[in-house]
Amino acid sequence: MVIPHHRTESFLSWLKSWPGISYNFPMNQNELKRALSKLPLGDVRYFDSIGSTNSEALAWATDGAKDLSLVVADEQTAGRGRLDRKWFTPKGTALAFSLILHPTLGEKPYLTRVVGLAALAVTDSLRIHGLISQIKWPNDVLLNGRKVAGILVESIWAGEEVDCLVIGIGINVLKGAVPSEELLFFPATSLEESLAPNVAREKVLRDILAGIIALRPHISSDSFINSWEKALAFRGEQVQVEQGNGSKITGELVGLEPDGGLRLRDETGKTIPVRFGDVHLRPGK
Ligand code: BT5
Repeated sequence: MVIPHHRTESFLSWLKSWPGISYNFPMNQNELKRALSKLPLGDVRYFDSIGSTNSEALAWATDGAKDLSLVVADEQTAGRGRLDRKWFTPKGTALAFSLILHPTLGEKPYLTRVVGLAALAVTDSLRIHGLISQIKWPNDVLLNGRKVAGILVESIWAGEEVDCLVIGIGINVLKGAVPSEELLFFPATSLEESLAPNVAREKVLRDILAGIIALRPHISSDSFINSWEKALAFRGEQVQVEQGNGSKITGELVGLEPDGGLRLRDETGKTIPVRFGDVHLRPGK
């Protein structure tokens, strides 16, 4: 079938609205431009396919990218998680983007909170779409107890100081984005499993970016930490934090430290601050 150019978008929306039809279209660049047009972004680079949007953003930041410049890709072939783990972004199914931040002097003491800024912006944006999600500290967003998004914040240093941060966010929008279970440490899901099938990636992206921009001036406040704490998964539950090399810390998840670290309470009532690791519910609890 030949589709007249001006009708392509409405044809795609119509096709996507059919239940049971599998579709896999690249991101619509006109739609993307329109969705982002009202945001005070720096420059935007879009790729149909890329290794990693974070790698591109780090290189661009080193090369003088403006504050709030954005890299968006339809597919990543070498998407990264923490500790060089893989992040899967199959074509036409997910959101993968990286936002460059040049922190102001006032923001510099609070850079360890930036992962919370990104995670809160994701949970806030999903609420706009009627979805209640939670943050699995430090960098995962869960929907119905399954991972729907991952965040990777990386920094560029100038001597002793962070000069620039890259916030990388990956979201499984359509079912096709969810990797098979043997590739995962933690169960995963997509927005499509909780929303109508016709989820517009461009609008989800816009809402998350708008959320980051709106929350940024509040990053130093106590209310920021309170909102982040309220969004945490497993609050009040017994958890285990795996820190690599088989080392595990266990305790009740009570909240956050002022720097965004996790605060646990052990069986003797002592507070334990945790600065890195993977949180799981404690087996048998
Ligand atoms: C993360 O790491 O969750 C951070 C993911 C950040 C991805 C974004 S996409 C845009 C930007 N460009 C990049 O190259 N990266 C960022 P971590 O907590 O280490 O979790 C990684 C683990 O999540 C993997 O080892 C898998 O088990 C699992 N995983 C990989 N792809 C997934 C997916 N699409 N959905 C759910 N889980 C996934």
